[in-house]
Amino acid sequence: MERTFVCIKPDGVQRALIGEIVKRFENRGLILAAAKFMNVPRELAEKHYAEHVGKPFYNGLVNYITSGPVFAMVWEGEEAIRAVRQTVGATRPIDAAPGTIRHDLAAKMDRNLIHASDSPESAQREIDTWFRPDELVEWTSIAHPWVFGRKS
Ligand code: FUP
Repeated sequence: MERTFVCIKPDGVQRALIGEIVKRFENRGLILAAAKFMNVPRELAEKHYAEHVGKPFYNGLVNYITSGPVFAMVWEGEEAIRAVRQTVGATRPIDAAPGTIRHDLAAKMDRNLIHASDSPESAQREIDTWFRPDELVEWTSIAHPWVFGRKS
């Protein structure tokens, strides 16, 4: 099983889209492993976006994610990183495929609603950045074998 970090950004929270977005991941059979509703300290935002330091949009990114509360989550499942990215859609909502979160609910890249890890390395780094180990919930979903088949 793979884990990935997902964050509904302040526009998603303000537009009351938490439930809609969470439902899309639940519908895919992904399993929630952790979640918290929080304001993002500037230090955390800077750590999260460290790879973008120096880019022209860096300050905007940090200001955006610290502009109001976010809903941070960890989702689990087979190929969870790719599955979540597929459901999220392309960075620019105008390029996002129909049926994706960014296509269906967003209009602009700087208000694209959600962040999701793009590789196993960033997933591990981002989970460690946002969650303490004891915040990850170990549990067995009764739906698991019906979605992913039996564990071999
Ligand atoms: P994504 O993984 O799809 O969220 O996109 P990136 O990690 O490449 O970029 C992170 C955020 O930076 C995006 F949500 C939007 C923003 N961004 C810009 O504002 N301008 C750019 O040219 C690229 C990214």
